Amino acid sequence: MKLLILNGPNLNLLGVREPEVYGRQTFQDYFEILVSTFHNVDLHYFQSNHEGELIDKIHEVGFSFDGIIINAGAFTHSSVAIADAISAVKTPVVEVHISNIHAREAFRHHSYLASRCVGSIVGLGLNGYRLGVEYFLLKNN
Ligand code: CA2
Repeated sequence: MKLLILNGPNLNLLGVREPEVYGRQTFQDYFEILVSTFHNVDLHYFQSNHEGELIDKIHEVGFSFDGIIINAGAFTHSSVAIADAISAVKTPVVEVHISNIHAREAFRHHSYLASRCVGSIVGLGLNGYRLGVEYFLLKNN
């Protein structure tokens, strides 16, 4: 099974800035744990701070991969273009947020992506990504 974890803007700073909100682990370290936990899954990772690059990646894998786990960062709350890209591809997408966006500022409560995704996992820290992988494993077995 082939899965992509797709992270959006500023998520390259995980573990480096604002540890009280986003934790102390870098995503690269966390991704390596995921790869060794799910050795039967072909896990890929891509991060970009650029909306168009995230859309290009969705197009690139969206007809061949079994699932995409996306944390679009702040684009979640602004990007109709990423929402449209999710609708345009065949691969199912799960939305993840590390923090509980519903317990934060009002502008974070709405996700343009949520209605285009099979589901959303929010507020469970980095464990949300792991749960996303588990979902695709259960779905494909
Ligand atoms: O909780 C999440 O996963 C978010 O997608 C994170 C985004 C935020 O804009 C969304 O509302 C919720 C922000 C990502 C910024 O990540 C940082 C990591 C470390 C230091 C600073 C920012």
